[in-house]
Amino acid sequence: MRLSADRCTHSWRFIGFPTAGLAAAALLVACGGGAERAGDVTKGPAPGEAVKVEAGDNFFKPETLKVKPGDNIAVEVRNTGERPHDWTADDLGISTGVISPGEVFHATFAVPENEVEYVCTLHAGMNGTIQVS
Ligand SMILES: [Cu+2]
Repeated sequence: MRLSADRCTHSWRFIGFPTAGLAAAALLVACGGGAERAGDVTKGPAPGEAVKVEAGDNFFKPETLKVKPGDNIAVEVRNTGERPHDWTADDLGISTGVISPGEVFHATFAVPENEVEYVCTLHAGMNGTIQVS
């Protein structure tokens, strides 16, 4: 089966899974799927206080991340699913890049003034908000 570029962006729907999860993951990388890492992002758990969010298949839990205005905040993203995910807040210019199952990344940034949306760029409908209050 040949994959056109267009198909690559929708590869999860065209490639058998979850039994072929590993092969599909390799294809995703080969296709350049997912966001590049951007912003202040580090692999591993946050060293200090953090807002924690799980990336499952295919949802974030919790979807709403509540933060207080003020200093910097760390968001710790753990992939508890069986597929790769990322955590991307375009308005903040931040993306963890692809997080493999079982991996943890944390992103540190200044708390925005207003609510910001975040998404997983690999899975349509996998999103949430950072709520500032
Ligand atoms: Cu995802």
